[in-house]
Amino acid sequence: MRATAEANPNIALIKYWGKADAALNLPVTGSLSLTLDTAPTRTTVELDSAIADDELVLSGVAQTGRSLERVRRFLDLVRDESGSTVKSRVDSVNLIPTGAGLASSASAFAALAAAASAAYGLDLDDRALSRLARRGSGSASRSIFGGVVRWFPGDDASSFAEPVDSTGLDLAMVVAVIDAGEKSISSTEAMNRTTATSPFYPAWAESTTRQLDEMLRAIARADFTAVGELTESNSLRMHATMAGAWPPVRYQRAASIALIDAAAELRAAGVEAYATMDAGPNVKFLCRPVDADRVEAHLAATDPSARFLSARAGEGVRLVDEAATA
Ligand code: 2P0
Repeated sequence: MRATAEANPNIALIKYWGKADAALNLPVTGSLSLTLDTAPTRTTVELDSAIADDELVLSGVAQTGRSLERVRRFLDLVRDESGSTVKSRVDSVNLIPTGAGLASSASAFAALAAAASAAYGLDLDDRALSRLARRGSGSASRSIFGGVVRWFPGDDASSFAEPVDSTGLDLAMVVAVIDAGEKSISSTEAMNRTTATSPFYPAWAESTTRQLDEMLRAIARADFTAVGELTESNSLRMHATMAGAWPPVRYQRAASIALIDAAAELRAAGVEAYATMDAGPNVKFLCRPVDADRVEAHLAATDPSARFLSARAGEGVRLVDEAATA
């Protein structure tokens, strides 16, 4: 009747940008990500037959409106499957607040999927958990697993994530935080606008499918350079596709572009760092762990007002034994 789970954020190396089915959160293309070892979300779900509606507390603040509505709809899916009609109290915190905008919907809905399914007595394997998390937020399907993760397009039954063997690749991610505030336009709205209005969208979908295949081959041969080049290229193509939407969607700021240039400078100096951006102005750099300090130093010199966070590959979602951690 009560369960707690933790999940980490993930950063896509091959991006998810566009839905084939908005109700089921089915993506147009496959995507691939790295689960980080920082900024976990911890979520407790507790059934309470005495409450008339679900309640949501985020970082100690009771929620109303859209975030509560989104969680209610998600809990309805879990109730449908479990046959229960009992409402719940959901309490969620970011265990290591990074102020990096890394407390993403990915970690949030991965943790909620694991905690809610356990609290309602569903016995889901990781694949079923990934499909459930997908319904809350597409990228959450990937945070069920640790390390490098691939999310398949398809139908409701076949669109889930699974881990990818990345033996021989040691990956680090340096996050440059330009602005930790709210994003100007939600990723859901931005991707729907892009698919509906950008003439570049069909080319994006075709190119991403191809780059995902290339990425899987690069990972299989532990080719760090190819992984990095595909990562930076796929991100630039996603943002170019958004720029073609109307009204245009643009997350890149002048400071973001300067940091992307700094990655090219690092490479010219023999340090491999590759930039990637999501639905916000912050820039993430894929590099080798041994180079992370040097990457951060050069980025800090480029943008003295940015803050930095260094991460490695992290683990997938896990249930937390509250008695043991109390
Ligand atoms: C990704 N992003 O692959 C892409 C790249 C942002 C840019 O997944 O509508 O919060 O909840 O399924 O998962 C952000 O989108 O969107 C995202 P919904 P989500 O990581």
